[in-house]
Amino acid sequence: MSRRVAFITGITGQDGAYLSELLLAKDYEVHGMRRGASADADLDRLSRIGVDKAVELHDGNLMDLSSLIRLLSEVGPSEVYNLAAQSFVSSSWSQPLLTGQVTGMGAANMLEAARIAAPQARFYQASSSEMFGLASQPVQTELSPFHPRSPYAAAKAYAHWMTVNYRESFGMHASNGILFNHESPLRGIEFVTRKITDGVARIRLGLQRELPLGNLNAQRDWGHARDYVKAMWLMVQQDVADDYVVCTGRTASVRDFCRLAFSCVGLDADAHVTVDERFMRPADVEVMVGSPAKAREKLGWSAETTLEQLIQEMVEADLDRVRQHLPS
Ligand code: NDP
Ligand code: GDR
Repeated sequence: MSRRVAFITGITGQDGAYLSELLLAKDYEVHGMRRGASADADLDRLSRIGVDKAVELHDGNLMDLSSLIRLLSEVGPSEVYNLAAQSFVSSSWSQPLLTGQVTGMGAANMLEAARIAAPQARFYQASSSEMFGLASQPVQTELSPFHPRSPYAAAKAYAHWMTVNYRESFGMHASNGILFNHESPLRGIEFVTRKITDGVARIRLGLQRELPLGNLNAQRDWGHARDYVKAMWLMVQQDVADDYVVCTGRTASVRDFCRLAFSCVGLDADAHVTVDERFMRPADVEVMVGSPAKAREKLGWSAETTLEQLIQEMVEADLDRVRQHLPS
């Protein structure tokens, strides 16, 4: 059998790194798109898990349809994973149009490029639990209605429905993974979990005293990114394309996350965490928890890492990094 070829947008992000690692272990030829060929820092995540030399990188941008068509024609992938996005919810209020263009229209560009240049390739779209937003049901499933609460979530909902539409209109093997929050030591420092574990490390090592956060009552269903990229791959391997919720089924608040993270280093979160209005959002998703039942039944997937194990791994990684004065 010829070697399978994967094309990943957003390969320099958290999920791009773990997905590359997974596909390389399965002997795929892995190609990824990055926005510029300049900074080595762009490759930081790939090099931290030791796959930077094993993947082939190409310059391109979701905003440049010609680059997407050209790259898919050159690479000839059997699987396309669209992970690229402006993915930070907070920034989507200060840059709503850019978020709409990259996160929403960018996915449409990828679908169109795949339809033109790689119509036989299987397509994965990185959908998000944020689409459920102001949820009308306590536990979210594939059938729950969407009520986006941010420009980011609205853009993801457009990308989601475009993926469904290309599946129904053109018979493309296109699937949406409706992933709930997933974290790791490779998570961007702007997201609350990394901000907390980085803060824990700095406070433990005497470099700061306080950790200013926003909404401590927000609840999320947090899993490990390494587990979640397996679900992406499994979706793409199914005979029939479909949409799946990927989550743990357990929810915890930001405050709970802080307490667990501080307790890893023997500190009391309440003595260090402060509330700073600057980190509050114009509209927040207060509670988010999903049911992984369909993914478990149809894909045979379930989360392997507990919240406690995830937090322990992130805190240890940040302690190591801060001790070595490495950038975040
Ligand atoms: P990251 O923010 O870590 O990575 C985003 C990637 O998109 C980066 O590689 C970034 O490149 C790239 N990118 C941004 N803009 C463009 C553009 N215009 N053209 C090409 N590439 C671009 O996200 P994650 O890895 O955490 O998430 C992967 C995907 O899954 C995203 O679409 C996200 O919205 C979605 N998602 C994530 C969840 C999570 O909890 N992590 C949950 C649900 C969905 P650069 O390195 O140059 O900035
Ligand atoms: P989220 O992740 O918005 O769920 O989107 P984030 O970690 O940014 O926020 C989670 C919750 O924590 C609250 N919060 C804070 N958040 C940040 N970033 N900084 C703070 O100081 C802070 N204090 C409290 C937030 O208000 C929020 O309720 C992530 C992204 O990866 C999306 O791309 C993805 O689609 C969703 O997860 C599922």
